Amino acid sequence: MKMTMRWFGPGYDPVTLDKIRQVPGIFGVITTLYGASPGDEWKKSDILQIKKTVEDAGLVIAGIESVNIHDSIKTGDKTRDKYIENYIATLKTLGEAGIDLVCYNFMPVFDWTRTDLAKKRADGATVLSYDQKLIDKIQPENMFDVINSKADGYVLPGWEPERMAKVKELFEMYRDIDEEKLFSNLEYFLKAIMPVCSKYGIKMAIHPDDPAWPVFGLPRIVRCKENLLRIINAVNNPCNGVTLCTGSLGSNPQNDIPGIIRSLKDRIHFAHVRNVKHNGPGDFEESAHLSSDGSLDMYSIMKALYDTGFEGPLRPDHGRTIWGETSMPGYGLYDRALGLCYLSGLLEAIKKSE
Ligand SMILES: [Mn+2]
Repeated sequence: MKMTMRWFGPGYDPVTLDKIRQVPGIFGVITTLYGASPGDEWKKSDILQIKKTVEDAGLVIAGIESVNIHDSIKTGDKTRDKYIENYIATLKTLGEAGIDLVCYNFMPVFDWTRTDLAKKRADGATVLSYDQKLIDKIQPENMFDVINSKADGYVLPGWEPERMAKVKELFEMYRDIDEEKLFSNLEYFLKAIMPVCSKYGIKMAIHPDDPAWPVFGLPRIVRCKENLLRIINAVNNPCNGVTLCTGSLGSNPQNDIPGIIRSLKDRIHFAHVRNVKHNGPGDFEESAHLSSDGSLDMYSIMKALYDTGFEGPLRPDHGRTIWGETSMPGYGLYDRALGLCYLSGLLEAIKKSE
């Protein structure tokens, strides 16, 4: 497994590559063109520039998170083929630049959703949290303001203001989209991009929905083992794979993460490994990575990844905000570095006890 950290790029991420380089065991970063809007074709010069910036800092780009999917593709409207052409062109340029992993999600309207970005815990750390009871009281068109007001001025991934200004229009676009239609639009998209993925060896890794249940009545189709198996079997190409995000899948206590890992096997192309603490039905917070601090068994998760031969990039996911750091919520350096070292320690112990 290759240890990585997410980095949002120059001008967006207050954590610098120099600091990431000093995290013991780091292999590379997962990055993106943060200024690109869903549907844009990425320019070759921009991709080569960010690649050079990362390599000049002594790191490599281990994958892209994310190349976002335009809503026309998710809803399957009549302009989708144009946006799929753009996506294919972006994949070709990434492939030519030697980048072979792309994470994406297929969530309607809202990306990951939380009700608090700075819930205070007993030790003074703050964390992202979610409580369905609070969501049930929020009108969807106000959701962006709820998130944005707590973001400390940072633009959050998946919550771009330009897109969120059109929330009502977006809801209108999805009015007739149920789970089956969303799934068939995903299948159409995957079938269209597989030739370019196969040509360049680009592994597509769909990210689970977060939280792993429908929100605001919108369909969500990437939330359990059955969904994930359906996706990889619908387009049975090794390039069509999954981002195993333990925190997103783990938001639902019904999901047996080690079992999911063992059933997906070599179709896991990327792993986000973090813990969550369940406080009650539909109510969870993002804990420290240690098993003892949350509800997931991190040893069993790392063991399942090891046993199934996972060799791809893995990153600690959201961390707590600690030690007075100011950062994008969930993406401070300190707690993610602690998480990465802990996961590396688990892996070393697993390997040596074989
Ligand atoms: Mn994730």
